Amino acid sequence: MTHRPFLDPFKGIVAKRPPWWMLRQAGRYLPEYWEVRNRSKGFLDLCFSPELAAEVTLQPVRRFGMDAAIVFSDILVIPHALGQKVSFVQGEGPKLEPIDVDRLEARGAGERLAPVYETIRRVRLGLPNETALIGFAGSPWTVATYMVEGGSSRDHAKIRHLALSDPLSFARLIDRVVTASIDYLRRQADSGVDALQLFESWAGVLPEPMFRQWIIEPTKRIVEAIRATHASVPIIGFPRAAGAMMAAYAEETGVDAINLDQMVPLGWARTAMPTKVLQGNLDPAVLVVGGQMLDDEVNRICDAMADRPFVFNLGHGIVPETPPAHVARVAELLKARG
Ligand code: 1CP
Repeated sequence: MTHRPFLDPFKGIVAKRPPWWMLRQAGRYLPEYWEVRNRSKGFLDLCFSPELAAEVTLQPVRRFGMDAAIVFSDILVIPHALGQKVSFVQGEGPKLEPIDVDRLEARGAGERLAPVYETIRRVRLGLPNETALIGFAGSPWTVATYMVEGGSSRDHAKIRHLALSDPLSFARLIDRVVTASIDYLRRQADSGVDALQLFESWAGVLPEPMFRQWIIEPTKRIVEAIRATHASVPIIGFPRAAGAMMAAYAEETGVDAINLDQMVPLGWARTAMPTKVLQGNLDPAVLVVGGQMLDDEVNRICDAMADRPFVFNLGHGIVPETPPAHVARVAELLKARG
């Protein structure tokens, strides 16, 4: 069997230098991404063109040699597969048609995402043997925010109002997303990914009772279902900005690892989540600025995690202004550690 260093922390192995990859490592900060992106009609067309999506997935690994690639797709392919129209308007972000919960087609949603599984098979063939491949989905609450709000939202007022005022129909919506996501994640695992990540980008907007009901419970259902069929595939949860709810999320959902956002103090994370693999924490803004500050931050984070299972990563996605040379500098700093 090939040794994939990315998987070491999940086996309890602490290497001299941590394995690494970066959230949103494929994309708009890379000129070679734009070259491919401009050849496709729109962003979703790119996600559903296996040849192009595979190429874009491989680009950052080729350039920087990360220990893992993440399949190029988006969390909003789930609403698309459920029959809700999704489009991406340049400079404005995603737009979703008004939702009708009764018309969502839960059955066969995973089947409709066949191009993503084809991308996974192609990426696996193009990746170095020692590089892992990560599959992903948005977590149900975060996916539902886009479905109910119709796009990105600053205050998530509509969805919070719906969840509070009509919890029964909101539960039906969450159920449909859970069912489709389980199917989607299982098929990604069958197609060859080594690990799965669940993105809960909007974990930071709910009070405790709602956090338990709409974040912990649905995530736990997904984790249990994946475990039942694919016990050996590690699952990384990313409850971004969950604050004081993060440790409960880690314990109660049963995920193997937690991606830490940049607001989480590392000393706290070590004590509060002693049995979890930890990943992340570098501020994407530091990666933009670079210089001595970047060197110091990379080393500070690695030092704080040097004696426990850890995956080096960002606290949120790479932003388009990031100079690629700064990502190369991170690769160099990590190499210098061992
Ligand atoms: O035209 C373009 O190129 C669009 C930019 C873009 C890209 C490159 C979008 C639109 N999505 C993606 C890819 C993507 N999205 C990946 C692939 C891996 C990679 O780039 O390396 C992944 C893992 C995601 C995940 C994703 N999409 C999240 C969760 C992570 C996070 O950043 O919080 C979310 C919230 C989305 C929704 C989304 N997709 C795109 C946009 C502009 C948005 C809205 C973001 C927001 O509301 O702030």
